[in-house]
Amino acid sequence: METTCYLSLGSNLGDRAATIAEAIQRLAKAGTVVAVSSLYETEPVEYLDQPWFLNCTVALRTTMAPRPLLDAVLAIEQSMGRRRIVLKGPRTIDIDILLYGGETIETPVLTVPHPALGERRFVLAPLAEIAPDALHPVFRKTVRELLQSLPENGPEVRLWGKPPDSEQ
Ligand code: PH2
Ligand code: MG
Ligand code: MG
Repeated sequence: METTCYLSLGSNLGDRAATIAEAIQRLAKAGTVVAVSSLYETEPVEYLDQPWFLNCTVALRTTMAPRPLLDAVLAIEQSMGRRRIVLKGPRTIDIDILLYGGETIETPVLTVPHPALGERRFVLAPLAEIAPDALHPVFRKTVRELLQSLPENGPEVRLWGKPPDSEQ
């Protein structure tokens, strides 16, 4: 059975756009990439003393169950040189599972929907581009509604461009 899941990608070290494009190509091994948002340049949140990020979101149709999908995502991060030095600090690539169909998952290694999804403009702005009507299964709100309920004066999120090589 195929499920549509949504992933968020972020990079704030090295050639950010090229890294994200490469990660999207590698994700295609875990399913079919059916949509890719624009890239956004975003002010760091939570851990503030680090470079600005490029962020985007991807829709992936996959037959992989959530846990194997998480393992595949972590393997892509590892293979692309991700080193966990500072929690929430600078990274070449971060790939987070935002939504997995309409499922809610709560295990020691994986929480879906992503716990911070409802608070982060750097996730909701690109997600609203490709899935405005996707439903948050816990809050019972669409991505569009969650984005609209964010405060205006939060951390900055600026449209930056398209990922290199994307067919979108
Ligand atoms: N990721 C974090 C912490 N802070 N800030 C921005 N703008 N973009 C991110 O992807 C990001 C962050 C932890 O994963
Ligand atoms: Mg993250
Ligand atoms: Mg992560």
